[in-house]
Amino acid sequence: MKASAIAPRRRYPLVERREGIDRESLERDYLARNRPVIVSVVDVASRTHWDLATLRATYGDCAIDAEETEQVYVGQRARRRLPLSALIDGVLAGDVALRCKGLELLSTIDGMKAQLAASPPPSDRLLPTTTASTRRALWVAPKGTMSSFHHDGNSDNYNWQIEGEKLFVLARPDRFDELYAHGSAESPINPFHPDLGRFPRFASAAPLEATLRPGEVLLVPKYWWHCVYTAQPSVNLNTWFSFRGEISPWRALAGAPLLHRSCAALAAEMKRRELFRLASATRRLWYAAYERLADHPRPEPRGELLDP
Ligand SMILES: O=C(O)CCC(=O)C(=O)O
Repeated sequence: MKASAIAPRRRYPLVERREGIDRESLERDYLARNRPVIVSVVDVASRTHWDLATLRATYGDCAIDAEETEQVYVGQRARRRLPLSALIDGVLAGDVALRCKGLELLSTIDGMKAQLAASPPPSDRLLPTTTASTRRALWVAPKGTMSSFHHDGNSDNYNWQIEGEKLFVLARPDRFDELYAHGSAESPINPFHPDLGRFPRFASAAPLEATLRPGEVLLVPKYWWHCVYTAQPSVNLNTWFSFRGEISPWRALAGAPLLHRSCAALAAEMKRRELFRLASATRRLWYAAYERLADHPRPEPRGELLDP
C-alpha cells in the first residue's frame, strides 16, 4: 500500500473521445468494431436524481449489501449489510473500507426501479435501436478504492458517471496472457502500479486509460479488461446490453488463447439459446480447468493514488 502511494502511477494512451456522436455512428464505429470510446451526454437534470445527497435523502434508510474493498478477487470479498445512508456517510468522510456495487439495489429497493423506468439514464439514448436486453448496476464508492482488473464477458457496457471522477484502465480482450488472468475474467495486476518483476508480460499489455467525469459515458466493449480507480467520492450507473447484430464472442476474442476463446464462445452461444444450465456448466468446467492448469497469483496491493 505504502509503496504504491510513493511512486508516480503509470500512465497510458487515452481512450478516444467523440463529442456529439450519434447512436448509429457509435454502433458502426465502436460497438461493431469492439472499440472503447467516451461520449458526453446532456444529463444535468438526470444526475440530480442519483447524486449522493439525493440518494441519501431518498433511500438512506434502505438496507444494502456493501462490499469490503480488501485486496482480493471479487468472489472472495466479504459483504456487510448496512443502511445506504451509513455507506454514503462513510464515502463522504473518506472511509475506504466499503463500496457498493448495487446490482440488486435497483430492483430490490422500493421506488428505485420505478424511478429508473420513469427517468432512464441518458446513456440509454446511445443504445442501439435493436437492443434486446439490459442489466444495470449503481456504484457508490469512496475516493481511493479500486475494482479488480476484470472483464464483463459477453456484454457491452455503458458506464455513466453521475458524481465524482473515476479513472479506468482498459486492455484489449486478447491480452489474457499479459494480464496473468486468474480464472477466466480477473487479473491480479494493479495497472496503476504494476510490479513488472512479478508480472513481466504486463509490459506488453498496451492498455489505454480514461478519466470519466460527470456527464460522460464510457463504452467498455465486451471482453475488454478494465480496472477502475475512484478518484473522488463517486456514483456511477452502468448498463450492460446486447443487441441484434452485435459482434460475436469468437470475433471479439480474436487473438486470445484458444481455450479462452472457445469456452467463452461456447458459453455465450448456450446462453443465447437460453441453455442456461449448460452455459453455466461450461463455465464451471472452464474455471475448474484453470484452477488446475493456471497459477493463482496473489493480487497486487491497491492503494490510494497520489496523482490520479
Ligand atoms: O465503476 C466501477 O468501480 C467498476 C465498473 C465496472 O467494473 C463495470 O462497469 O463493469
